Amino acid sequence: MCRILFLFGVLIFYLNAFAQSGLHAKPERMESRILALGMFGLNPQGGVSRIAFSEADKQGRAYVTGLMKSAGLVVRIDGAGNIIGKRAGKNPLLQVIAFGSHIDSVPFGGNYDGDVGVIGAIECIELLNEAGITTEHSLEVIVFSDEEGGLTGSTAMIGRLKENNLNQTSSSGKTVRDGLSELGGDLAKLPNAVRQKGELFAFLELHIEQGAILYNSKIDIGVVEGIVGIEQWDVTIEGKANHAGTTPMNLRNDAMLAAAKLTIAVNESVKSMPGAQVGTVGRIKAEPGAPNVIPGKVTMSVELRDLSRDKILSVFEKIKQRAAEIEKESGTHIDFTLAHSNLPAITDKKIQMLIAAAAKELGLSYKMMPSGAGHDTQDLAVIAPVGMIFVPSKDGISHSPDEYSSPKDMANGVTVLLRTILALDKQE
Ligand code: HGY
Ligand code: MN
Ligand code: MN
Repeated sequence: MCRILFLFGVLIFYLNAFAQSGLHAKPERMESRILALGMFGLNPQGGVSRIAFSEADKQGRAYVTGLMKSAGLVVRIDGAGNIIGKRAGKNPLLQVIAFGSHIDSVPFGGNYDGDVGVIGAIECIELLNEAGITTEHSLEVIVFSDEEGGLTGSTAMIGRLKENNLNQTSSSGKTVRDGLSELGGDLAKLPNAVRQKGELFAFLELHIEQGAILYNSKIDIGVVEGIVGIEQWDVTIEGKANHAGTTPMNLRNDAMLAAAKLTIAVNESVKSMPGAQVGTVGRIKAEPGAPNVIPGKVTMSVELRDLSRDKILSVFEKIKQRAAEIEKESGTHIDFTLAHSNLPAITDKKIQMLIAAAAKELGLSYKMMPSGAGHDTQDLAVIAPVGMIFVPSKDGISHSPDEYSSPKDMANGVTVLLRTILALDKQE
């Protein structure tokens, strides 16, 4: 009798292994769903403006929620508007393995940033269903809210979303507070959106590289070792509005001139130190904004990124020193208000190895690399071991209508994601 049971156990093990070895994502299903999602917020010149909290965002969320439900996931929306789809595992006592990304975009963005990770996560569930596999750990597919606005949903999930974040006006023109409520988030229940350290066995995110390293070197998979920290400030420059024709040049308090000098100061301060840090002034607005009025006020953004937060802060010190000089030179006042702060994150070494092993097993080339883009994964790293998988972006273009990843590359990433999930599932 024992012998029969043993042989039966061996048979089940090999049948399972065989079923898992045949798991390959379907490129055509990935592509058709990416294009269907791309209809929500479609721009005439291509790409999308599916800005968080917009009607297009709500329609896109309804579309992916429909896919999640038809894949058999039990779907809920947490207090921060994150969409969470659960697939029960055999052992409810084991920690959850979670994976996902975001579907909101930057204005005039592309069809792949975040979308590949969400559609890919759902593809993993479809493949498990088709293979009749039930994992030991329960699985959760997560669609984070407002990633592009500063990792809002994942910041809430780790309990760090503050009042000042909620009161900020997002690119949609709505406050984050109102936007999250419109997505179905219930701010009274924001505390229950918080996941505690130890609740998740792991969090994984499949994402496009958004740079050109993989594409230019024709490498299939990026194994992300670390994600840069991001510090973003809202800068207000107060000068004095005056007549553009009757005010001599030496009597002006020109806020726009100060802003121009500050923009150069950001660029020069970042480049003044060795390393891969980057700095950007991405948004600027002169008031009152008339050609014949010297701007009395300018609001602008300053963003710094690096794998080391100390590096970011030392660059910022240099920028502030230069800003003090600019104030004197132009007779203006420059104020910096911290808008977003996302810590850099190192991914889990064990998970990095599992991702690399999955790529190898599939005969895919891979490269260990950092992420210059920010991701929800860097928030989840605060409460769980994390891993990130990159697939190539054509010509390294992202945050643009020209963003593109091929169906084959996307499917490769999904298959590696699923194999990594199954490898993790064998652990307790
Ligand atoms: O800005 C970023 O790095 C990301 O795309 N949200
Ligand atoms: Mn993204
Ligand atoms: Mn992005």
